[in-house]
Amino acid sequence: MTKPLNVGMIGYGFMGRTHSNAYRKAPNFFDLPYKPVLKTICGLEEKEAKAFADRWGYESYVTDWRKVIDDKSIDVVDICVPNNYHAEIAIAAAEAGKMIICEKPLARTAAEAEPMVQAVEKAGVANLVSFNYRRVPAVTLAKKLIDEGRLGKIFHYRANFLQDWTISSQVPQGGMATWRLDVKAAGSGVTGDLLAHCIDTAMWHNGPISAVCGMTETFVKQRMHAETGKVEPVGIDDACTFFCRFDNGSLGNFESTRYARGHKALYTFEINGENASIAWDLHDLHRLSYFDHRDDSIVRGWRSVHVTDGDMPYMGKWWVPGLQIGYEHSFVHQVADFLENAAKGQPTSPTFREALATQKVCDAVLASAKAGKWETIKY
Ligand code: SOE
Repeated sequence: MTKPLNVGMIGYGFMGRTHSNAYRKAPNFFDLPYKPVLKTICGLEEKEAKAFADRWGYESYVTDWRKVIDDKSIDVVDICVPNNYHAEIAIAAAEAGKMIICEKPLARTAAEAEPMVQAVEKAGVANLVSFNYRRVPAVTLAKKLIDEGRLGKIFHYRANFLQDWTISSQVPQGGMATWRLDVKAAGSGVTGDLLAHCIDTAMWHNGPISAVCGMTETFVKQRMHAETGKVEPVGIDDACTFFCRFDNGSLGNFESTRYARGHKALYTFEINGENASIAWDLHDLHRLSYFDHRDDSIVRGWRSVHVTDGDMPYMGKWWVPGLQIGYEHSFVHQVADFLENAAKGQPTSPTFREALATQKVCDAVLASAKAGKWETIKY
C-alpha cells in the first residue's frame, strides 16, 4: 500500500521548481513506498506563492515558514530558500519531527551547519542535502567503476564548474534572483554554490579531503544591492581555485568561476587511476569517457560509454535503451532514493552529516585563500 506523504515546500524559486517537479514525477516512474502529496508551498510574496501553488498543484500556500513547521499534517519539509535561512528552518523542522530535504550548501559555514546536524540526529529524522549531480546516471556509474576497483590506485581527481553570468558589474547583489552574490545570504560565492557540488561528488567518489590550498578573487568589488538600492562592497568570491590532498594519497585540482565567458554551467571531472581513467562533462551528461590501460593495445583508447541502457544506474526506470534523460531527473532520483530509504529507516546520502564534511572543506578553502597557506581539515 502506497502511503501519502505530505510535502511542505519552502521557497518557490529555481530550486523550488526542481524539487516540486521531482515530487510530481518520482511516483510515475519509480515504485515508491510513499506517494508525495504537494500540500503547502511557502514563499514571501503572497501573489507569487499562490501562482506557484496553482501552477504546480500545491493544495495551499502560506507566506510564513513557521506555518509549515506547525502544520502537523506535513511529513517532509523541503528547504529551497537562500542559505541564510537553512539553519533556522531545518532545526525547527527537525524539532517538529519532520523529514527534511535541504538545498545545498547545507549552511553558510560549518559552524552554522553543526547544530543542524545535531538537530536531525537528535530527532532521528530522515535528512538529505540536495547535491543532485551524484544522481546523474553517468556520475553514479563512475562511483560504481571506482568502487569495483577498475581504476586501481587513484592518483588525480580534477573538477571544474564554470559559469559566466556575473561578469557585468550591473548585475546586482541581494534580492530574489541575485541573492547568491550577497555574502550575508549566501555565505560565500562560487565556493559554496558551485565548488560544493564538485567537493561533494569528489569525496563520494574518492574519499575524504585532508588538506587544501586555495586562491580566490572578487573581480567586481562593488555592486548595487537589490534591496537597499545602494552600491555596497561585494563580500563573495567570484572565482576560486584550489589544490588538495585526499586521504588515499591522491591529488585534487578544482576550479570554479562565474567569469568564464562562454560557459553557463560547465561541470566536468576527470579521475586518473593506475589502470584506468574516467571523465565526465555535464553538457553531455549521458556520456562517461573511460580509458582502460589493460585493453589490448591494438584497440586501446578512450571509450565513450553512453549511459542509457536499462542496466545503467536509474535508467531502467525511464524510457527504452538509448533514449535520454537530463538535469531535472537527478532531482527525481534524489526524491525516489530518499523516499525508498526513509520507508526502510535508512539514511540517504549525502546526509546532513556528510554535507557538513563538504562544508568544512569549503571553509578550509576560503580560510586558506585568505591566509595564503595550506589548511588541514578535521572532521
Ligand atoms: C548557480 O547559478 C547554480 O544555479 C547553482 O546554485 C546550482 O547549485 C548549480 O547546479 C547550477 O548553478
